Amino acid sequence: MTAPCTPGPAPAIGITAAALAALLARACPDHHLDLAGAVALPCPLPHADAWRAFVGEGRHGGLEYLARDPEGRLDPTRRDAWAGALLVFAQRYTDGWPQGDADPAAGGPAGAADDPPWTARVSRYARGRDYHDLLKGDIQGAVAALARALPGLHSRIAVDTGPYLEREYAWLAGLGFQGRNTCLIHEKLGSGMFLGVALVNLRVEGLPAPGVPATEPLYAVAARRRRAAPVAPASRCGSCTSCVEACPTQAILPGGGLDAGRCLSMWTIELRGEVPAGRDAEQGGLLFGCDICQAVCPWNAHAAAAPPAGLPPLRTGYATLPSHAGLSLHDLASISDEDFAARFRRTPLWRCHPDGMRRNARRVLANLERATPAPTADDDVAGTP
Ligand code: B12
Ligand code: SF4
Ligand code: SF4
Repeated sequence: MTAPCTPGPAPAIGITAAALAALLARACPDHHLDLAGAVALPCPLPHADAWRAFVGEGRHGGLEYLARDPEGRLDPTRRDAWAGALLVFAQRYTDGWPQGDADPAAGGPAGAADDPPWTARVSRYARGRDYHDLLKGDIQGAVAALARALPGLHSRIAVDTGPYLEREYAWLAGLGFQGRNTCLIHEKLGSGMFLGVALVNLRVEGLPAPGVPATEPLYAVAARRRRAAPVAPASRCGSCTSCVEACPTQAILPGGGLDAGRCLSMWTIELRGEVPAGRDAEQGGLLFGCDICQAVCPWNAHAAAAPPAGLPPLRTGYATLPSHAGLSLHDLASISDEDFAARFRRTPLWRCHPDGMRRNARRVLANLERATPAPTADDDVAGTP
């Protein structure tokens, strides 16, 4: 079933879901895109109330851009009446998290200030180049390839910054399910993937009815399941609550959803100023971002232990940048604005601003110091020749 596309400056182009899938299968591998699907617009969002509650209850943690036009975010055709479909793309940046992954424990206050190196204290998504640049460029490339086959194709592309509920659309387009940690999880690839979208003036025949999630995306480097499922589940967490229990700040609400104002990712990346009084220790050893609720997820352990056969390599650009080496946490705690700009422009670390980086590094150092046991009298005796 398809949705009507309001006539506008970009006349609708009709295409079947099968023909679109064939075009995506040609375009995506050339542009390092691992998953792609489509949602017909306009589309009632099944979890619209979850979004309204998030903003209404002030759980957006001071990110005012999120609250600016809550209803507009639920219907992209209010701004772009020509849009007949929303394409959703995913790009892997890590193949899961190995069980007992040490790097969030980088989050745990253990070890000396430079062990593990400071880059291990940075979320996996943020150790290389900026995904906004890489993924947006890749989606532009794929959409340009579609446009060569579909003259008159009009698009608006966004990664992160557009007013789109990317995870809800990713679920509707069949890319995965949303876990309790609120991340979009693909059963075989885990959640270590970025999302991006392209509004297009396509009228796609043969997509699920508006608001009904697809069971598989139109294009995928790996199928979600061995056998086709009759309906796409809203969640596949079952009785697991590992992420809820592991979250150091209780940011994942037991009833579902996240309080972004309590999330360490917010505190270390978006927050300008100081964390709530008396809560410095909760940051542990995390310098930038937080992966804890993904690192404990069994779907990510599985993705790391048994990646699907024939998976293309991770896109170059997301590996830790060699230029990050050679700095210590102490260097970061006093890094100058100029040095910060020279090193971190066009990387995700740019987002926390130099003040945020100095603040984060100082707090990690303080937490590590607090966690290092003071020498005891016995230590002194043992150390005496
Ligand atoms: C604001 C924001 C944040 C905030 C708030 C996060 C949050 N959970 O809301 C902060 C700064 C805390 C944050 C942190 C992180 N973020 Co962020 N963030 C965003 C952003 C810009 C908007 C998210 C948003 O609208 N939140 C509001 C809530 C209500 O929306 P939502 O969680 O997407 O839920 C919607 C649906 O999924 C649905 N829903 C709600 N409940 C349920 C239940 C079920 C069963 C289902 C099916 C659906 C459903 O309802 C909602 C409305 O439709 C998106 C990009 C985008 N434009 O979407 C990236 C995005 C979500 N972030 C991303 C990443 C990578 C992260 C971090 C992992 C980074 C890190 N390592 O530190 C953490 C993860 C923290 C976490 N557990 O969520 C990726 C997630 C990729 C993925 N695989 O899911 C995104 C998509 C960016 C991108 N383009 O790739 N982020
Ligand atoms: S990213 Fe960290 S702080 Fe935020 S919800 Fe997940 S575990 Fe909690
Ligand atoms: S850790 Fe468990 S509850 Fe949390 S997202 Fe993963 S499967 Fe779901």
